[in-house]
Amino acid sequence: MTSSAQNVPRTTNNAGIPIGSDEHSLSVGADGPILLHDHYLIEKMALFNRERVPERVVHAKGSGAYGVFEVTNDVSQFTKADLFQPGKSTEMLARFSTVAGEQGSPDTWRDPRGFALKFYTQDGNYDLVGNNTPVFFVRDTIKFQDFIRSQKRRPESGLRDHDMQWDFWTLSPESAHMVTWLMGDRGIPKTYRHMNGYGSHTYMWVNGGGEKFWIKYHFKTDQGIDFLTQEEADRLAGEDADVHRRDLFDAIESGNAPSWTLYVQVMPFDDAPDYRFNPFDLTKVWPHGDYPLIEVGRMTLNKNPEDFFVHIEQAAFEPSNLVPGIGPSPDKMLLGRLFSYPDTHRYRIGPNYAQLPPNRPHIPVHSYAKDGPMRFEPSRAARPYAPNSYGGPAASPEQSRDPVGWRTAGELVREAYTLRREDDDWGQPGTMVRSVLDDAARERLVNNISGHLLDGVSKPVLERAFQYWRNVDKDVGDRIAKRVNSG
Ligand code: HDE
Repeated sequence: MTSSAQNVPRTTNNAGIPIGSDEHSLSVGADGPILLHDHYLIEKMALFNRERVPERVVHAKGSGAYGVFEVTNDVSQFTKADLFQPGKSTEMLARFSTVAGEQGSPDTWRDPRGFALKFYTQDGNYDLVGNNTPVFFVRDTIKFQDFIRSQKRRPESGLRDHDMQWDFWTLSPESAHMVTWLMGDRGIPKTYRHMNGYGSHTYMWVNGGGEKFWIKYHFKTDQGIDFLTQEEADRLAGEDADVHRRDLFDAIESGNAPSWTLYVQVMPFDDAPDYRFNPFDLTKVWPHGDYPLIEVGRMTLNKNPEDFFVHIEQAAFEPSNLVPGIGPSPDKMLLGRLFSYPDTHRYRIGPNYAQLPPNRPHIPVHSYAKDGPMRFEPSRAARPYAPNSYGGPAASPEQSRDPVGWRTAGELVREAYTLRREDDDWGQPGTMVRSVLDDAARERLVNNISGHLLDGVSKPVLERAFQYWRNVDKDVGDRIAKRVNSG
């Protein structure tokens, strides 16, 4: 319905009733008191007071867009997953984010970047919730909460604190590989378009014949890797806290759709027990010389959300959305995440979050779930229980025998992973510092670490940090100690 004035829609309240004014409350005479029965005034104030949904406890600041994933290479020998079949094109949603910052924090703070993907496949939603780094700070899910608290704010002052960060990191040597990534050029991408994405964990692929493979995902940006120096990032944090959000939105709006090429590393299932590193340890990579990259397809983000809150703030990515042909691995971090994400969505958005536009599958849902707040999809179950003889949905037994598992046995213990012959916390970060970084990148790494340590880190923690970096690489550790001690 349009109002005659300027051919614009006529304002209504949320019941669709035409509204007389958005400027004047109902009052006794023009100068008299406002009235409690001014339903529209009450509605405006009450809804305004209820606009905030709890922000994500981590990855609160982010941006996202819709797009498409197209298969460019036949990998059906490794997986029967619908979205990875030859010739397939699958709609998708991506969200990129920082980790520790709150919703209003600057996009350019030094932080890993979330790389969350939701694929609307013909077998239901497949979510791959990764970061812009192939590894992570810890390798047991029970430490994740403590790690995150060390990166956020002190309870008494509400201030962020480098001493907390380095206290945790230097007491958790398994963090060294990821901290090397974080303190290097990858720690502040130039834009969300100029960073890679990784599944990080090892996942399982299963082909049509039931054969299992271990795999790792690499999304290489087609825009090329690019980064901000600490100085550029500090300046931009003051000039435009949303610079990465703006860049992604404007690029897509102007038709300059960013894309990433997906590769996987494939490890034959039986290689895992004797591999030189623990293939399920999230603080380790698989050297590409051991398992080379195989191209799979291309993801292109070409459609901005029509409403940021509806589609991005309410998007619910969960690593537990695993479709036929794809499974988890014994990675303790991944298995912990399979619980945590649906749990946080039920708390943050509500139990029926899967019915919201960004989370709703693009195929019919035939589940026995019903009722609960804000439910609006009718149940298609004929009768609200299974089994039933009234044509309700029936489970598919062949699905239950899907071999997305592995054989295991052992006493129940609380222990670290068994060490493999080349498993240690310093080897891979040392290789990265010595063989992957060039001189200029190493110098920037030393500068970034020294600058971070000089900002509020106490003496005992500093001493541990110097040893931490000497364990990674003696020369780099000595340079950091010299830089910090000379202030
Ligand atoms: Fe997350 N993580 N995470 N995380 N994570 C969340 O779920 C969690 C980890 C990642 O754009 C939360 O929806 C645990 C690794 C991304 O909406 C929460 C552990 C990786 C996002 C959560 C990890 C990630 C999250 C908070 C240790 C990369 C944003 C809000 C086992 C491989 C997703 C939410 C989005 C968000 C739990 C570690 C990536 C609390 C328990 C490792 C990209 O559920």
